[in-house]
Amino acid sequence: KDSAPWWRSAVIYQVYIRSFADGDGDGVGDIEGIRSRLAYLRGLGVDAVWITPWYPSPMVDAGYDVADYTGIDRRFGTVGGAEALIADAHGHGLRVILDIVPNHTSDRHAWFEAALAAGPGGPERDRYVFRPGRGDDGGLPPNDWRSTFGGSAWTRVPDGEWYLHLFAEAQPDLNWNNAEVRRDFEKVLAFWFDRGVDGFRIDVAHGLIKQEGLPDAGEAGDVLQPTEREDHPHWDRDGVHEIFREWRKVADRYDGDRTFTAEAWVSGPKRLARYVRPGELQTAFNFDYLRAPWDAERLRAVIDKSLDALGSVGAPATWVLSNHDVVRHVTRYGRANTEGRGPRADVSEPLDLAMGTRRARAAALLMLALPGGAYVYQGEELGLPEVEDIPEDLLQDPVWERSGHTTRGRDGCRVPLPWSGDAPPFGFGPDGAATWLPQPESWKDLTAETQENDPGSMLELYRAALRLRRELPALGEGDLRWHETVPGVLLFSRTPGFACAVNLSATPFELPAHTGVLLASGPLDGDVLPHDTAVWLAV
Ligand code: TEU
Repeated sequence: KDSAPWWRSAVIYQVYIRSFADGDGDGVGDIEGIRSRLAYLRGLGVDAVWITPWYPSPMVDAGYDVADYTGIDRRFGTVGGAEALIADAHGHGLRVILDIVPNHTSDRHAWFEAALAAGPGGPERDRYVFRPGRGDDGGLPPNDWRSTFGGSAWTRVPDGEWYLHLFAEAQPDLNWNNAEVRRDFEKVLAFWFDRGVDGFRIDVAHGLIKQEGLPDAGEAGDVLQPTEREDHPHWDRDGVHEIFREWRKVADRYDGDRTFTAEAWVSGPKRLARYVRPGELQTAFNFDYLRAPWDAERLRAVIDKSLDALGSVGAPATWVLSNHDVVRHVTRYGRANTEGRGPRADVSEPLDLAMGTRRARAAALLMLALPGGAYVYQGEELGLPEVEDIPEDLLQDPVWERSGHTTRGRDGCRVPLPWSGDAPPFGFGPDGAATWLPQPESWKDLTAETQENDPGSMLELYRAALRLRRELPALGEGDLRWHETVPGVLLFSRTPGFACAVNLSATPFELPAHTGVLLASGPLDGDVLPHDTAVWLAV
């Protein structure tokens, strides 16, 4: 186990930089803020941090609209500060993963400005996807593709051509058939590898290659994520794999097991496994797991399919419950219908936060007991719920804007973290400094400071679980054997000497024979496991 590359069983903590910690008091998180909290991350027991985009950006999509891939936005710090952070993190035994956004740039990137200036037919335009429109005067978009955030995926420029954007208008898609685009991104990877980063999370990895001729999507256009269809004109096309095989060669020029994780919303584990074949990327987010409802059979099916599909190409599985794009899982699990619906939560459905928290505690023990690696989204270790009552005039997410305000967007999972104290900004920044999104007053009970040393807190549960993960040889990569029980209960063992039971049913469950309780997500009743509770056992 010790000789396996670190990323095969790593627990990676997602730092959403705007909302993690504010070092300079401008209400927005930054690099100095992260540096000041490295000891906390070390104490939590994670192996690595993944930092969301910190590059110069007009921030139309919170930094996923990049204006310069080798710079740092002044709100977040400087390249020197980034180098110091990487060194400090390594000093704390934490690896550093950056977020790279290759599907699109900002419309303020010099490449796009040159493309606009070049005019139709100019070579600079070939870095992006410009086309004449349809209809007599070219006044209709070139095809029927729709933006992930709502509306047409095409915007017309003054000279009459249209450019493609699978996300916001301010995020023009790059043309990955262009050799300069490929060459420039390999230089970007090298720039950051040279500065010591341990890997990249690849944004929208499944979107880079579009079908030749850009045919209409038809019905598939309604499928914003390719959940069902395997042949989609712009998601999950074969050509993306050739790009990532080249990227892997860049990583392999460096020592220290540099790694890539694909953010690829594809139709099931088999398609996902294609991203992590030998010679390609090492890991991929398991969004099927995130999307599974709180249901024993459905979870077990995803776990089995994931282990099978990823195992067949020699890749480790990963598990993820939350990120900056989806409703926080305390809130998802607190609604009767727990289907993982991304940002499109039905806020009118009744919410039981106590139940959601109880399930989230059990879910943490389940996730951290499974073979492979896991992701922890900042604040999930504090049990933060989605903030669903942010005043509408403060919402910033382009999903909210482009949906015509039919959804609340993704701001509710992006509220700045509560660290300490009784009132906002809860130690996120200096006292008196406003935060870029308001924090609920009720978060005084959820600060890291409040939870520290409280044995019943979510924070102490994560710490204890992560400590055991390091100590127990059975955890991390390795085997998993299911034991048949009663409906609604998951029970599996791992060698040597470990078992995990999760009761997702309403009926108390009698634990099997064991030699001790290692950790439980809530109080046990002797040897009986109550509803919505998980336990780690020595066997
Ligand atoms: O997300 C890609 C993606 O497909 C999601 O946008 C998802 O469709 C959306 O959040 C609705 O669930 C990545 C980033 O994680 C996201 O924050 C960016 O907005 C997006 O790429 C564009 O760069």
